[in-house]
Amino acid sequence: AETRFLRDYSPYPFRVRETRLDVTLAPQGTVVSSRIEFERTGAGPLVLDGGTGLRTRSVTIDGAPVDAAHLAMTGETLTVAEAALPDRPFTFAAQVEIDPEANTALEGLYLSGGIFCTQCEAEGFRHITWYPDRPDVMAAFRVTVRSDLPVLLSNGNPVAQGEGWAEWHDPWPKPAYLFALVAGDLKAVSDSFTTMSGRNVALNVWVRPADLDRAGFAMEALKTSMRWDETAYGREYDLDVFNIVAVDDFNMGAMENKGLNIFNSKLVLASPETATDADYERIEAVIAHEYFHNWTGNRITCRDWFQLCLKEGLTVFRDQQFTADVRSAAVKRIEDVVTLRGRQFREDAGPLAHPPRPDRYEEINNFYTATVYEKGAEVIGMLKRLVGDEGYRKSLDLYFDRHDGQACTIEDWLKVFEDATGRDLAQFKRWYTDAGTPKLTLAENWDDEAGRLTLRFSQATAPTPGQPDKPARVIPIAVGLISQNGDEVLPTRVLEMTETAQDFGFDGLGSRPVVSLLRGFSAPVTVDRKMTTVERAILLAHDTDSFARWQAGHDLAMDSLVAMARGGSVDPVFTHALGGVLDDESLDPAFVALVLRLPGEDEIAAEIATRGATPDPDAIHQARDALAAELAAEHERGLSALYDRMEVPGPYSPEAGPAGRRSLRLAALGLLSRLDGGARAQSLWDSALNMTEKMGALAALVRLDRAGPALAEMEARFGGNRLVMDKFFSVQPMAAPPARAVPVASELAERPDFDWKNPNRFRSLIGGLAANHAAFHAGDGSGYDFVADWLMRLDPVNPQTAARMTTVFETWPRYDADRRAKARAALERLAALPSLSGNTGEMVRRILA
Ligand code: DPP
Ligand code: ZN
Repeated sequence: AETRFLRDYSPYPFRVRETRLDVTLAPQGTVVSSRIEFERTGAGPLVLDGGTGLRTRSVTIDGAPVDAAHLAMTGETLTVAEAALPDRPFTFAAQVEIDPEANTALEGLYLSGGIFCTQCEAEGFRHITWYPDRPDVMAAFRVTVRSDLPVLLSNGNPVAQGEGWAEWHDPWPKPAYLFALVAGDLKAVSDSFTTMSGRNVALNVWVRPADLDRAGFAMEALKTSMRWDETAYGREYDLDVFNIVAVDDFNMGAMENKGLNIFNSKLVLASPETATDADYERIEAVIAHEYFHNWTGNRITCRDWFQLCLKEGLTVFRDQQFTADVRSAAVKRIEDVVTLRGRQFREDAGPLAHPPRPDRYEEINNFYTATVYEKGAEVIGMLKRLVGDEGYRKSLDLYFDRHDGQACTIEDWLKVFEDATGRDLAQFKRWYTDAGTPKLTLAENWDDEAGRLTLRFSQATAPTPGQPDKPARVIPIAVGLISQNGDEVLPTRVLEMTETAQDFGFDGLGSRPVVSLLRGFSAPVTVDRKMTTVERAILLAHDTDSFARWQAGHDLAMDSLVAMARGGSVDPVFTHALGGVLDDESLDPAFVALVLRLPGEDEIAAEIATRGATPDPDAIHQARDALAAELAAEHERGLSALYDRMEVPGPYSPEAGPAGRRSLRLAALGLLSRLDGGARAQSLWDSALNMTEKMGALAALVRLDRAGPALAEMEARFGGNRLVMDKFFSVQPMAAPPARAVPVASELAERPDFDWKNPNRFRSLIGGLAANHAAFHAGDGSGYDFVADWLMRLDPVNPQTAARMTTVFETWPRYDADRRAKARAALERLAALPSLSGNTGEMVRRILA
């Protein structure tokens, strides 16, 4: 595909006053009649977007057919020459026919298990009808849906309905990417919400009738989210109804269509028997995320897709704040950092690195990335730290006030902060425009006589594709000082680094303290500093900042793992320090569970590469196994006591308290199963009443290759439940001993219920294998080939999901020459597909560049 550039932006030369759609649904021949009222605001012809799937029956302007000389239609655009357009406002009308049943790409209008549904972000609306399919063209929509199916939905408020039809009106101007339509045999969990100004809103979570008993939690999460946005941001809902619909076939997690959110069913449906604590937390967060988009995304949208992080970074930041508020802020922060490093730092360090606001793309669907989302959120977190809570609130108030109803840019966003706080953000803007993760290096200088500690920081960012030079950024560095006996001698202070190298001094210290650095993970950077294991152990035992405390333990574990992967052994200081954490009953169990969770194999490989060596996936796997076994042996009694103590009695609750206890219990189980041959895991599997414990036990059994009976039982009980069976398909390749993983995955792929056209099922099995580091990077190339073969099969069916999954290859440059050659060969086979999609083509080219 052709490359699009940010610098080429020009406004659309028409305003749309209203869009009317009349849609008569049929699986193979849906008829879409549109009437779009245009008003000229600039010069040029009328150019509309439309995909190749449109069978155009008629095109008129003000009711008269457009004469052929003035009408040009390609596979992608329809152009009406300027000469054929009236000077006054006019109505463009078209009738097209489309085929939802044949739509396996799941963009536009498609069928999922008998439900008609839509996905229009980013550029799906053009597969429904001819339209200016760009986010800066906003219009009120009036939609009539015709079908025999009982439930007919679209955006906005219901206007009227009758036998076989329903009319909807959305008064809030919106871009086409927020359009939605649903028709199906659905049932709802219904409730209502009274907004802060006293308006009543009808709420529905629509699911298939058989799923109704699993939709209640989503409804609770919705109400909590609506209240939270009023309290935390002063944002009130603005329609009479809010509908959520769950469908099984969905490329993304969920979609924030105005008043009609459509969700991947895995992010709606939950019961204790079928969903894990992590599923519940994710459902709650994504319901919140999509709801929060109503203001950050819908009322204020993006001028163009280069600005995607304007809505996504901010909305992720808001959903992170929400989860921190309703659960544990400390635990949430650590989880978010683990995700950020695992996905975004990895992206930033490889061939796919791009800034949160990219300046070019071929296929925008390839830019729904960890950088746009998670780093986009981190950048806002830094901004908030720099301007303070009050400055942040003032800025956001101004943002909503100034830009409501508009399609905006990152420049607009930063200007709001500048105007509200008086701060110059010119240098800060680099966080949006520059790719790469800065490396922050700390050198300490202790002057014993003066009682003075000098911290000398330097920052450097490695070149990324297309960006060789990286000027210094503003980095907020939160530090504290801890004395050698564990007292905090300096509470958190934020140092503002703006230069390539900069000194910060601390006076009046009685003795040399330990620096607690990057508290709360105050900036998305990597840290390079010399520190003894004893100093780390002091922070792990005493730091008042829970993130820095966890980080100290994580660093200790990482050092041992890196040493062990090179034939060394575990540092006894680490083993001992961990014992202290296990014994400390004052700690939040969820926090202890995070400390017990060893760095993943991919993260260890990344660390080894950062230190300038070549990671060996087999050695890393063995090192991690060996460390787990050693820790288990060393702390058997403590872990065993913990395992018993953390049992959660009584009925299941997904709340943070009990969920934290279960996560600690399962972390202990994971270690203990290295010693007991899986006895505890088997007995937990047999007795557990909730899916959280079932999956914890099952993963341990799969790791030991002793899961046969449990898997058979799972299948017998849950064979008909797609979401549970997705777990069946993912846990096996993901947790299997590396040498077994490809054979296991290949066998699973032969099963009749491996419905690979369903994105969840595909991601479970193929993504599960790719997440097994040593299996995916097997020396014989079998992991690479397995994944590449399946991507070749999926690409013609669903290019968006195929392209997204190519990212599993993005780390290939860090491995040895033999593996690199095998990964390259697999990718080149994929690239050579004659019909390769533009989506996957762009990804493979960038990965191999
Ligand atoms: N549905 C996706 C999200 O909410 C894209 N907007 O992030
Ligand atoms: Zn979003």
